[in-house]
Amino acid sequence: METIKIGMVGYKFMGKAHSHAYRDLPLFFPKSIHPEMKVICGRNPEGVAEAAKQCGWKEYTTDWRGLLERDDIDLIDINAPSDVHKEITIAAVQAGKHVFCEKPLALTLKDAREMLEAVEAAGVKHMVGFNYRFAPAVMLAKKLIEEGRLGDIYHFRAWFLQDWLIDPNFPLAWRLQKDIAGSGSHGDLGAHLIDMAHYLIGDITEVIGMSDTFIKERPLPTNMTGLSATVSDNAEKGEVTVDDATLFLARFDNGALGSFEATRFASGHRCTNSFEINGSKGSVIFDFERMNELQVYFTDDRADVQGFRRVLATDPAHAFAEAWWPPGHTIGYEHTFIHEVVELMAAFREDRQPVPNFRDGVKCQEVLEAVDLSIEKRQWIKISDM
Ligand code: SOE
Repeated sequence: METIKIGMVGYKFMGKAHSHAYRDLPLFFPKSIHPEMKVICGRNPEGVAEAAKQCGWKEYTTDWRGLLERDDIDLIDINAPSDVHKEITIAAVQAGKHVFCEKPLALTLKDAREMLEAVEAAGVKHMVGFNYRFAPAVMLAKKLIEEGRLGDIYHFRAWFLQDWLIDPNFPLAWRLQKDIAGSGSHGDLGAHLIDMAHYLIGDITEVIGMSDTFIKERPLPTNMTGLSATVSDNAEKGEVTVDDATLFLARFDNGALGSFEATRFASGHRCTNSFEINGSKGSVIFDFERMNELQVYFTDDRADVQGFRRVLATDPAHAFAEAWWPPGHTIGYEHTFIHEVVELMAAFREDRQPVPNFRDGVKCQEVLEAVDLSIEKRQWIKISDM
């Protein structure tokens, strides 16, 4: 049986999501190349040992450099925080490994470009973890656009709303520290929206943004795991060095206008990752919290029944759906990662680059950084100037 032998770095939130994807893939996509879960790596020996057992990895290690030296590993899957993506990627490709890296690709555009240069020079396969592209309802939106069913696209309106930072006593987790995370809502949530825009609509040509950090200082954490962190009474405070919310406007190459909003301060919204697209012949609306559905509107529907219809993207006609359950039996967040890995394995079988890859990661980073620059300069920034 053909297999790709995986070494994974990072074992928390994304490490678990990717591990689960590798585990489930052979059961539902038996014809795919199988990922072999060889070694998982993390900083904390007890933590990584527990993760290895729980997730089904054959071995674990705390030494990522040692992991790269092994000749029984084909691909390095990087789920560690963003500040180590570049170092691990460059060392991995120098050791001849393929790389699958979580988003955002890097802390800066310069670093992302260096990573792209390194993977291309090494001639290895590279993928970036924009998982939301792989929701069948999103893929249906893409199909309708490509078939011209929505006509000329006028508007792309996207918002990713969370509320886990509303409590001012939520500690200064790594995602709130610029030197580790690169940015806040912008790189964490906005990056997904930008990738979605690139996937569905096409290139962005210019942007202008605004952002704020509502809570400037937070208690220092005593312990951090994944998204959660604990804090002791009377803990000292440290400065929040990333944005709490970033909004921006954009123009697309095809003439469409875009608006983007990413925030962790939208009370009541846990993970509202949504977009609406309006074209000359119709519209679609997607909301990740109802990820199996796409709202679809066509202007040429009979006048007396015009309106948005709810399409459940679980029929054999929909992407990936046949591999899962009978129609109407919905899928969830974790399935987006399984689909991502289906694409990764297909790229090995077909000897091509997976999509999205580091080129998409760099494109996303160009927009992220252009928005930051526009905020600093208080003016429109062209992506071609980045
Ligand atoms: C946390 O804000 C987070 O988990 C992001 O890091 C993910 O990329 C996004 O999918 C959901 O929210």
